[in-house]
Amino acid sequence: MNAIQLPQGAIYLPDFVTAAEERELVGTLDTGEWNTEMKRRVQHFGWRYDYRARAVTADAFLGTLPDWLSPVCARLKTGTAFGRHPDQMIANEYLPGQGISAHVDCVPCFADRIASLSLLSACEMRFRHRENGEKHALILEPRALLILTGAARYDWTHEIPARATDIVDSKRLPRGRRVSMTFRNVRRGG
Ligand SMILES: O=C(O)CCC(=O)C(=O)O
Repeated sequence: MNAIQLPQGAIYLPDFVTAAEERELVGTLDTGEWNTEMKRRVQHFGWRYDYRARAVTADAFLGTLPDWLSPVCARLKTGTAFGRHPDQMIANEYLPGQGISAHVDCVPCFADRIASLSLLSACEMRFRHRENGEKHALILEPRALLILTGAARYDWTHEIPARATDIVDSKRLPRGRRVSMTFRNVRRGG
């Protein structure tokens, strides 16, 4: 098999959480209130991100991240290139057929490192260089962490195609319900 090619500054860490932790994280999210205003359901923690304005305003503070996120936050800080305690997290739920369009995470809103934890089901993430159009694709496996820094954070868009199956090792892999938790730090005064 060919080595996976990733944009410079993208770091992929399989098995960042255990299956038991995965169940617990999703179970806790499911006791919370999923917001249904968009095509996919979301929950915001720490700070509310305004998708329409592409902004995190000063009045969007929701409180510090809840205690149940502490073990994951501690691991992000000491065990990964994320290297700090996040203060914002958005949980996204993708049912088969749902995705997220190509984007770069809001630059004035969020600091230079983004970490996304994949839970429950795999899906393909696509990257496209904003200047030269170069492309890469990566299967995000359940329980894996993807960190975007440097060029991967700023010079490449990332996207999850809205479809119900992915091709993995030449085989069709049906998607199930996928939940992701994306950790960030809000830029103060941004
Ligand atoms: O679901 C994911 O893994 C990525 C989420 C994402 O790109 C975002 O919330 O901006």
